[in-house]
Amino acid sequence: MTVLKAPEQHFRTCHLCEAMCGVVITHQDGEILSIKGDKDDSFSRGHICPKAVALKDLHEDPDRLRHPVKRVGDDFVKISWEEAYETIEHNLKKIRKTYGGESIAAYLGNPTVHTPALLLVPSFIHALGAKKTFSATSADQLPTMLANLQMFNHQLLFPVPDLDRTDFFLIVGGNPAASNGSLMSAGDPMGRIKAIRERGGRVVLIDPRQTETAEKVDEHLFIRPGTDFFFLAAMIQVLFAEKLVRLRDLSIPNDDLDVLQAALAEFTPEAVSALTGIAADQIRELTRAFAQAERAACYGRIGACVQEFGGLTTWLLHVVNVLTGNLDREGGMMFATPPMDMLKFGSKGEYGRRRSRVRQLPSFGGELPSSALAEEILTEGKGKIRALFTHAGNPVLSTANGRQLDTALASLDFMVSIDIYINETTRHAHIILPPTSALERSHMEVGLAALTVRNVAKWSPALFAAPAGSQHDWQILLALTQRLKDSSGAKRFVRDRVFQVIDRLGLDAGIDLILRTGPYGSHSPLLRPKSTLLQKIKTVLSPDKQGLSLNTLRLNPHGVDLGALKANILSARKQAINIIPDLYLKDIDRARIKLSETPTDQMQIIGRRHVRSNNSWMHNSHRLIKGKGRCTAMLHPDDAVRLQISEGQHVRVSSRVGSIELPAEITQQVMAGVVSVPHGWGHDRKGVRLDTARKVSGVSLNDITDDQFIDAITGMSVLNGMAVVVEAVS
Ligand SMILES: Nc1nc2c(c(=O)[nH]1)N[C@H]1C(S)=C(S)[C@@H](COP(=O)(O)OP(=O)(O)OC[C@H]3O[C@@H](n4cnc5c(=O)[nH]c(N)nc54)[C@H](O)[C@@H]3O)O[C@H]1N2
Ligand SMILES: Nc1nc2c(c(=O)[nH]1)N[C@H]1C(S)=C(S)[C@@H](COP(=O)(O)OP(=O)(O)OC[C@H]3O[C@@H](n4cnc5c(=O)[nH]c(N)nc54)[C@H](O)[C@@H]3O)O[C@H]1N2
Ligand code: SF4
Ligand SMILES: [Mo]
Repeated sequence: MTVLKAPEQHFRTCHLCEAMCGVVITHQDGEILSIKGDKDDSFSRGHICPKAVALKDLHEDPDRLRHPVKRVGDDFVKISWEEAYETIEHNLKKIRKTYGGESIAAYLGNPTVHTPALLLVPSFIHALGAKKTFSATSADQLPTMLANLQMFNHQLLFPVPDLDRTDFFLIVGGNPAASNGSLMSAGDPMGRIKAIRERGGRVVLIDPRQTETAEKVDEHLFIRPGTDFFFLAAMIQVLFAEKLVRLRDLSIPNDDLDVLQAALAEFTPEAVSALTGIAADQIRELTRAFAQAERAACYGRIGACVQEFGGLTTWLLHVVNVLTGNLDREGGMMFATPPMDMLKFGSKGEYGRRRSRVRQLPSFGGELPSSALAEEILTEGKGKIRALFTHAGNPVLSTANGRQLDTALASLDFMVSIDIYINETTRHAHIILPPTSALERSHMEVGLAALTVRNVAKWSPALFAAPAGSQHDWQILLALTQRLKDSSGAKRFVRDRVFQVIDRLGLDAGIDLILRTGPYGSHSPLLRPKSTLLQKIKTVLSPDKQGLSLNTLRLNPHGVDLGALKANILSARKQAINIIPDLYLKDIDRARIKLSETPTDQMQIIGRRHVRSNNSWMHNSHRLIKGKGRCTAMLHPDDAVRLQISEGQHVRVSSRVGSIELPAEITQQVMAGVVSVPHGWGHDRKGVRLDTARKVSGVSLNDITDDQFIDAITGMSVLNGMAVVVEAVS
């Protein structure tokens, strides 16, 4: 007779999206019995979404890789870690020696940010010698980071909405009811948004689709895709014209304000109304109310970022907050003070220091835009990419013109994927290195630390012991770094000290070090010169030091609340605001041309997210994908009539690069002239080992998005607002 242990409770942070919900997992003898919201979590107070249960599905998924594999023909066979590492070392070093670092690339996907292994990514890239790095950033928040860099001189100085204290929340192109919030980690974002309304505040949404969020705000205004710059420019024109500019504690030179006013003078509400689809008097009323609100926050997300004028738009989002005195002020857009000082460990950022080889697209933060990845592989000549490493990324489904990339990946001399699945991208890898399941490792949201709407700290231990012979993400990155690093020597910078500690003492010791040297930890002797590295580390890690450490977090499994966001962070850093960066002033000409053009009647495509899905990789959870098919083309009834399309009928959506066919969903909820399709679907490709996902119908939106249609400033593909042809399939 076996004696069962009593059920136990495990508390952790869900790592699946940016909300950072606390969950309580009840388990018994290695089996998960339930996953619920942790009511005692200091941040999320019990909130979870339907995806939380997928923590179990992902852990138990028979398709999840549990040992390294190598590709033999169309098949994958199990190999040992030693064989995997040796093969990688041999091939990479050979390619590096023959063709140099320009031939080596890395692509970092979204879940990279949701694992503390993130701390080892810079040293890993360094060791690879990869001169071309790409990431999901350039299909996502790059424009916001560029605006941070241009205006506040640091890419990681992200303004986040002070949801708990604001009176007016303006959301431009975000759908927190589905996404649970992005660039604003909020535990329960919709609960916090509801509270704004309950305390008499106002919440307004600007979106071409009447989304799930639209149903929960005071007011939703439809906007024509890709025209947010014009809408925001008109708001700013009104602020100046009606003398509503009120800087409060911020100081901006008068000359700069004059330049800004002149640059945007022609974008009056009347001038932009036809283009944006928003009536002039609505823009005026909204601007007045926003300016007069005691505390207001103007926030934008994917819809504002990943579009033709993403650079200009994210700039003006910041500007609206500055001109109304709501930046870095309570109830406005504020800066977090995370327990890990990301500003110290992460680099300030750069823009345009390098250019891509084929199309001369600008680098940002040392990376090139993903729109350039395929052509850098396919175009012959010196510097052609021959070896690619992917970490937690599925660019075949997530970047523009994914079919072209699909073809390109098949032509690589060598490809390695650090990933848990054999999917549309990793099926091209010669070797796949799978990390442990997230429940088998400790967890801390290192990457999201600077994005929280309150200052918080939480660390979760592993729930299950890692199986014998498995490796964590961080161990894989560490092993590769050690094997591949060039003996010619690498520059040492602050984060390499963290690398040294992790190398000697493990990842959690690295986290401990960063916590102790962070703003709430014991004071850092780390940066003092002279003493040796080990002496410095010993001083910092000595147990008698006061302040936040890993031990504090071990003792507080529901997290530690470090208080509301603090105001005047920029002035404390003695950081002036540059309200008129040259880069943007020059790009306004492109917007002027757009304003003077006669609008076409071509359909425009936009993306969509669903609360039970997460980008491309959670469709293998049978619980999440059950129910009605979600990969549909939403069309307005007027367009359906005009194009002779009926509900459920298959439509073909085409662009320069290709076409997809999927069922039509006719609804008033999408603006006329706009078609909405979710991304991340289409798993029935040869060799994909996602048994459940394969059976769900769906196509990849990025089979039709165009790698050549980019925002001129950022080089990012226009994933929202591209013109397409929609027709019924006979
Ligand atoms: N058209 C269109 N395209 C878009 C978007 C859009 O709105 N519209 N959104 C864009 C955005 S915002 C993003 S962030 C990107 C996402 O783009 P990507 O990051 O390229 O794609 P994901 O679908 O997130 O794929 C994540 C990969 O990580 C693997 N994985 C999951 N967990 C782990 C782990 O713990 N360790 C490791 N090593 N691997 C893991 C999964 O198996 C999968 O292969 O897509 C972008 N693409
Ligand atoms: N359930 C779920 N949660 C997720 C994800 C997921 O895939 N599923 N992905 C995660 C990731 S990686 C991210 S980056 C975040 C994204 O978080 P959000 O940005 O909040 O999520 P989206 O649903 O992409 O919202 C973008 C909105 O912009 C609108 N839009 C499209 N074009 C335009 C435009 O030109 N102007 C304006 N104003 N709006 C426009 C779309 O209709 C859509 O409602 O979500 C994260 N959370
Ligand atoms: S909203 Fe859902 S997926 Fe996101 S952290 Fe919370 S439970 Fe996890
Ligand atoms: Mo994202």
